[in-house]
Amino acid sequence: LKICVIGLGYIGLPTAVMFAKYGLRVHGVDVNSEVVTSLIHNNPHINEPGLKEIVTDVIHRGLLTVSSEPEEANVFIIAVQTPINPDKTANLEYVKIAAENIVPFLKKGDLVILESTVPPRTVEDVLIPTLQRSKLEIGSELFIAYSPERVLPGKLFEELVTNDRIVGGINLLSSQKTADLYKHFVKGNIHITDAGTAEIVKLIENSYRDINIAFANELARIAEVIGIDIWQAIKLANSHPRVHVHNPGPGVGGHCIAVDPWFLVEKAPREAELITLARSINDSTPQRVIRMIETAVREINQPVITLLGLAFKGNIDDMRESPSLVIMNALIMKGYNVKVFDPLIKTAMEGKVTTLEEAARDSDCLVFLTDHDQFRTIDYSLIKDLLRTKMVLDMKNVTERNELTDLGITCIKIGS
Ligand code: SAJ
Repeated sequence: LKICVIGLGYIGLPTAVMFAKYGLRVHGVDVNSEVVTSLIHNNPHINEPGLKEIVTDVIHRGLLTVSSEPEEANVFIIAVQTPINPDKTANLEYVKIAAENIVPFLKKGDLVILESTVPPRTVEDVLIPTLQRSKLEIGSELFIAYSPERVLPGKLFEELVTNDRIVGGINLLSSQKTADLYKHFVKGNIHITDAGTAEIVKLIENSYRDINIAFANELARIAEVIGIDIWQAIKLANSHPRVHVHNPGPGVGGHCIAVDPWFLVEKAPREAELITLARSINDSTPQRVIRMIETAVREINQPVITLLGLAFKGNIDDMRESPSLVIMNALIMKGYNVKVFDPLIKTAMEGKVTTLEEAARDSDCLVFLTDHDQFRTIDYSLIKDLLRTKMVLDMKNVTERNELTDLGITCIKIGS
């Protein structure tokens, strides 16, 4: 059995190497020649725990080959990006191009699986019409399914194996062939459904999380008005067996939660009221954080503001759509003196320092924007004398207010 994976990004590459690790022959395709070259040189362009080791191993064993052109295979997995257009609709160009590119290689009995996150009905309206150009009978000579990725960056290799998998074929045979394929490494349950249901399931999951985070961000705003600590209140509410409120923060970043809900809105804008409102609450949160920072430093002459955490969430080195960048750029535009520190981000940028000591030195306001584990264990007694103004703003609940107060540091938390 040979698999051809189209798109070697955050999902395609780990999926390709997993199949190869379990002994299948895999050919990975990416239109970006730099991605292909980096893999040939055993230097994956993505940082994910365990990825480099597996890539090295499967390329060395000859199980994974990579190039910018598809090859004949029995299974084609499309895992290309589906970015969002300025009008908040899904850009399906990459899916279309990927499908067009595999058409010349398709033969009787092949299976095509779409993994990219897409609006409902994309398999029916976009994928099938393109694959029909192969002249194969869809459903009996060519099998097609949608099976969304559901893995969390940073825990990808664990979740690829342990998470349940949704498989939505265009008919039962397509579903069964797809389920049999993923059984090579999936230990979670494999749920079989139709393609349209599988497409919407993925969007429900990420919209649920977005709405839940918007609820938490709204609760944080309410708590600030009435003067209670929402972090403690949410923790206690979650002790109820049927309550699971997420956490507030400086905004929702990354490439999924802030994007995917729009794919539902696109299909029924008038009905998707709650989803749209959640998006607007979460998108407005960085602006609120900027106002909190400006209020905190307004009495200080030429304040130095230090932002801690550039990654879009804790313990990863990914800055895609990070609210930290929105906040950083806005403060710079407003003329503030801004320093930034993130122990996991290697990219050089203006004002970026490489140690906590440099971050703290002469700072008037330390602002925590990401919940890296390293930020939870800072010994403030070692850095407090470096601060020009002893003030901390915490958007991620990574500090203990009492501990800071005892050291003479003012601690302002979002949602309290
Ligand atoms: N965030 C909060 N409060 C929370 C949780 C998250 O403000 O309580 C923020 C994070 O700081 C971050 C953003 O939300 O800025 C998104 O982080 P995340 O951990 O919720 O999600 P992603 O984008 O890393 O991964 C999500 C996951 N989806 C769900 O948990 C339902 C993952 O399983 C999906 O595979 C992934 O999207 C995807 O690719 O769709």
